[in-house]
Amino acid sequence: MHKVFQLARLSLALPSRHPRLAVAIGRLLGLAFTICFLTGLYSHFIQHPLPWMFFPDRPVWLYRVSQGLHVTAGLACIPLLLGKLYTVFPLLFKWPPFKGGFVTVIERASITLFVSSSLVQLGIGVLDIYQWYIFPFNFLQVHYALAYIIIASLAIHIAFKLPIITRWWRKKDSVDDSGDLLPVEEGELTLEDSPTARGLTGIVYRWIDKQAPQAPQKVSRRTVLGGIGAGAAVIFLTTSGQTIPALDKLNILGPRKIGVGPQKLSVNKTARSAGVAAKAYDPNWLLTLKHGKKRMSLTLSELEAMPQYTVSLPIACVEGWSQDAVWTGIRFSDIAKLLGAEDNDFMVQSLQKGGYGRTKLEKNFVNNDQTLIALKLNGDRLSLDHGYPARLIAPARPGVLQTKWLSSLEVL
Ligand SMILES: Nc1nc2c(c(=O)[nH]1)N[C@H]1C(S)=C(S)[C@@H](COP(=O)(O)O)O[C@H]1N2
Ligand SMILES: [Mo]
Repeated sequence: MHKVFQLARLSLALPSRHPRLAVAIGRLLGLAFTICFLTGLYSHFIQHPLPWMFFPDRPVWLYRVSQGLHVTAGLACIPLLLGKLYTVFPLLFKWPPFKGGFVTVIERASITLFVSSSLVQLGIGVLDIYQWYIFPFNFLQVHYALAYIIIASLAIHIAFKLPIITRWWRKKDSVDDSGDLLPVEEGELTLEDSPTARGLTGIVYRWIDKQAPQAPQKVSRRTVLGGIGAGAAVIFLTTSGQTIPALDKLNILGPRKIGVGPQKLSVNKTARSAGVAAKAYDPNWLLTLKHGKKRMSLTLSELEAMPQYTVSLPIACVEGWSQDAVWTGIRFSDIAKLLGAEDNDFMVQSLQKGGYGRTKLEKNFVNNDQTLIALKLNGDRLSLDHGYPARLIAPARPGVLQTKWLSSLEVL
């Protein structure tokens, strides 16, 4: 037990808890949260576009990279946020809490909101990539709403801390000639040590000191920064193989492995769980084409008799995994030509009702030569779970919009 208190005392020792370290971690955290916010908005609006929005259909890897960044940066936020909390946590218990009046109330409210919503955001984000929905609310709605709360409270927090941030932003302003950190100036930021600490922090400090009364050892700033960096690196290396093929061998924590699944490709929704297995295997399956009152339908053999094209395009899931695959089928634009609707958007409907059974395909995607009604995957007929008899595959789109088990295409 004595050892535990010694360790606690060691980790409470001061010099690592310096505004320079808070700023150094804060910069990385700010960058990571900004990446998450922007890529998150992109992912949200490509799925729920506002009327005036346009989404590019190239480069093919656009969504793959954007969502890979979203999940990777989000995971890196975990050690960064914990490290930042370690650095500043005595401040969280400053006593009296609202000394400084109304402004302090706002400041502390914003930081409380930021810390609590970030912890929830990162927590449910991790649960989502493992598809472990143990929380009693809708992931997408809450994740989306929290994003705005986090960014707004972060902006308020940064505004309050601007003097400290600018003071300690540059290394040359932060150290003396021998490279040691300059002391914190009076009134600038109080990161107290045990003899002077007041309030809850002081009580905790002194209580621990009583249990383990030896002189506190110091944890250096480098050790803390190194620990956080190592944590982020380990998380990156052991998860990002699910989207970066070169790191596949190190992928021990990512929920998906490259090349594992039917036809060497992961499956998110199976035909059975979508309730479409029987309909998809029906020998009388038809792809219905609708243009106003006009109706046409094509059998699988008729689709197979049309000119076939082969493209290499990734499935890039919102959950962060992505994998390249080779798809063969007919060009979507050939269907549009057949219907005389090359300048239109399409509604793509699956045999699956509800869920991700429907997607709107904007005309730039319709006319992209790589957008296919795929019939084959990696050289063989699509397996049931990959969308047999026909699925949509288009460049630069999230996996959720690559609709499987097609039943109709409608001109809008
Ligand atoms: N009809 C339908 N299509 C769907 C889905 C679905 O739930 N229903 N899931 C999508 C999701 S989230 C992904 S990531 C891709 C995965 O494609 P794959 O299972 O062939 O790898 O399919 C998409 N197509
Ligand atoms: Mo997905």
